[in-house]
Order: sequence, then C-alpha cells, then structure tokens
Amino acid sequence: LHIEGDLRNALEREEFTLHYQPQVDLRSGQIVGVEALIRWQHPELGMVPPVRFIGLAEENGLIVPIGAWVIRTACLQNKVWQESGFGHLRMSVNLSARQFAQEDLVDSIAVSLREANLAPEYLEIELTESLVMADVDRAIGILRELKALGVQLSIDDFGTGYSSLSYLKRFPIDVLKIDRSFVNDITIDPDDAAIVASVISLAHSLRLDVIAEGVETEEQLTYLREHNCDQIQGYFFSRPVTAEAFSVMLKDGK
Ligand code: G
Ligand code: G
Ligand code: MN
Ligand code: NA
Repeated sequence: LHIEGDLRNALEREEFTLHYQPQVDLRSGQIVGVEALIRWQHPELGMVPPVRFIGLAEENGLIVPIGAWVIRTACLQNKVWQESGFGHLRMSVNLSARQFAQEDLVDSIAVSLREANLAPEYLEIELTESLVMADVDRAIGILRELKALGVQLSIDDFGTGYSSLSYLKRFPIDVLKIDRSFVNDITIDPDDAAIVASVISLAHSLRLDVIAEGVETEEQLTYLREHNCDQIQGYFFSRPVTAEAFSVMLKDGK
C-alpha cells in the first residue's frame, strides 16, 4: 500500500469529504454549532479515518492544501445551510500546527469566507493547547488577526495539553472544548467530575463558552447541565454524519 503517494493525489481526485457533528445548546436544546471532520474515501481501502492520514499529512506538509480545502468546503456548506433557511450555525474546523505556521493563514481564511459569502462570525477555528503554546507571542499575534477578521476561536481537547492559566487569559479565544477523556468518566470518577466542573466555572469566569466533547450518555448530559455547561457534542446526540444526513437533522429541527 502506498498511502503517502495516494494522499498526494487525493485532493485533485476529490477523494476527501467532510462529515459534520452537531453541537447542541443545553438550554435551548437546539443545534447551534457543527464541527467539520475530514474523511478520505480511498478507491481501494474505502473510508480511511483521519487518525491514519492527518499525522502523515502534517509530516509531509500536505495538511496545508488539505486544510485549506477543509476550510473552503466548510464555509461553502455553512452558507448552503443558511440559504436553505436552516439557521445560522457556527462551523468549527480543526487547524493543524503546520497550517498555523503558514504566513498566509489569515489571508487564506479571509478568501474562503469571501468566496462563500459567509459572515466571519459563523466560522470557528479550533486550536490545540500545544499549537498555541509552541510560540506564545507569535500565537497571540495571529489569534488577534483572526479575531480582527471576525472569526470565532476555540481551544480543542482542553485539559490534555499544557497551557497555563495566565496564557489562557491572554489568548483572545471564545470557547473551551473539554476533552472527551474527562467527560467519559464524569459519572463514575469523582476526580474527572471535579475537573469538568472546575473547567466549566474557570471558562465562565474568563467569559468563555464551554463545550463538552464525547458526550455519550444521558447521565453525562445531566451532570453537564447541572454544572452549567453551555453546549455538548457527542454520540449521545449524533455521530459525525454526511452533509445530506446533517441537512435532514436540521430540517427535522432535531
Ligand atoms: O473525526 P475523528 O474521527 O475521527 O477525528 C480524529 C482526529 O482527526 C481528531 O483529532 C480530529 O481533530 C482530527 N481531524 C479531523 N478532521 C480534521 C481536519 O480537517 N483537520 C485536522 N487538522 N484534523 C482533523
Ligand atoms: O480532536 P477532536 O476533538 O477534533 O476530535 C473529535 C473526534 O472525536 C472525532 O474523531 C469524532 O469522531 C470523535 N467523537 C465525537 N463524539 C464522540 C463521542 O461521543 N465518543 C467518542 N468516543 N468519540 C467521539
Ligand atoms: Mn476538534
Ligand atoms: Na477534542
């Protein structure tokens, strides 16, 4: 198998697709956001999950054009949903370190927004702690440029990386996403329950919204609601699904 060679041709062969996972507001019960997650439909291997190619694409730099395709496609899709009258969702995309290092990142995002005619507030960029902590001063500069553009910023997988609270305060972010490894055991492990409750109040003290990831059960949802978590994302509500299936969810007002 020549995964790497195939990966080089996958973009022009249009083998990538995005799946979409809803983010649900715990007060209204409405879908208010959506995370775009890439999938690779390989001609022989079938659906290749991102864990099998994102790391490789980061190493060989292909993540830069692939990531640009993700942002462009996600913006266009979000505009389609807005024009279909399905409401105004915040569309999140994952950014890799390699993309963050590109000189033209902000410009390229601006171009995608303009081409889709999408208002910037409906695009959210997900960054990990390690990505922003690698070079804090540079990161703050870029985050400020992105905020000036008008997009939303979130910290993904929060709690799994290393970031000090003083830096968290300096980053102009809007949303914290609590990593699913903490959410997983909140109903059985008192330590995880305490961590999640603390992160929620920490985030609120810093005027950030909080999304709990990987919510799979009603019990987890109940705990999160009782602790004032803002939004949830996870299999309990829906797996990541195709654009068509997501449209049906929106149409049914699920
Ligand atoms: O969709 P899920 O199955 O399996 O994603 C696995 C991992 O791949 C997650 O860490 C997710 O953030 C990452 N991932 C999914 N889509 C993208 C993408 O478009 N860009 C980047 N950089 N990572 C992605
Ligand atoms: O790293 P990031 O948070 O971007 O990755 C999101 C990943 O989490 C994707 O692989 C997505 O498929 C997965 N995911 C989303 N909801 C759940 C869930 O409820 N349980 C589990 N185990 N994985 C989930
Ligand atoms: Mn993510
Ligand atoms: Na995550």
